[in-house]
Amino acid sequence: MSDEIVFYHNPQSRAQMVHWMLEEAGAPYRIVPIDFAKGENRTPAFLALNPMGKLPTIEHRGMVVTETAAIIAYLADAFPAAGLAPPPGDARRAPYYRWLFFGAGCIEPAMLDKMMNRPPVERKAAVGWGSYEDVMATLRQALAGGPYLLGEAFSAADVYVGSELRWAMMFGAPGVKGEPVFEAYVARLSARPAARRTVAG
Ligand SMILES: N[C@@H](CCC(=O)N[C@@H](CS)C(=O)NCC(=O)O)C(=O)O
Repeated sequence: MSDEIVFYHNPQSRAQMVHWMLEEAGAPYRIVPIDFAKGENRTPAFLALNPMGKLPTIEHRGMVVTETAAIIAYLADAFPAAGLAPPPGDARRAPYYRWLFFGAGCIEPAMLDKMMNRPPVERKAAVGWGSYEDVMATLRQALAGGPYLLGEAFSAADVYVGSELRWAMMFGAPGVKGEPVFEAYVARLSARPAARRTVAG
């Protein structure tokens, strides 16, 4: 079976996070461009892969993976030579999982709240991400030791969380743009050769 990844891509989407990850992993991949305006993510063939009709979506070794965080974590494991995930049993697996899941479960919805000018959540205790302010304060603390989320070791968690922060900066998210810890982190990540080979650079 071919080891090539089929990568359904549109650079104006979260798929750009996966593009950067594919480059970091040194994975063999083939891009299938998806034009949202033409409805190419809503064709029966695409919906058979991902009934959500969303990018990113990949196919690898006969399996489909969707969800940005899952794809990034999957690629780190599928291409271990790149050293982007601490192996099971390594203590750094704890912060690795912690920040990957925090990215999907807390950063993403908190940022969307801000982007869409939603009113602050009414019952912070019942909402998984609490509040935008708490999410950003937590992240600032996580990065204060730096240079990466796992300390000295760059990992796939930085690809995901760093991409989210970069995205937040692009829309001028308060507490992100101009915040020295986040600015330095995103600049450090954007300077990586793999990031520069993609639109994340
Ligand atoms: N939960 C998904 C969200 C993916 C998502 O919303 N992708 C958007 C682009 S950034 C999309 O494909 N939208 C097209 C549509 O829904 O029609 C993830 O984290 O990967």
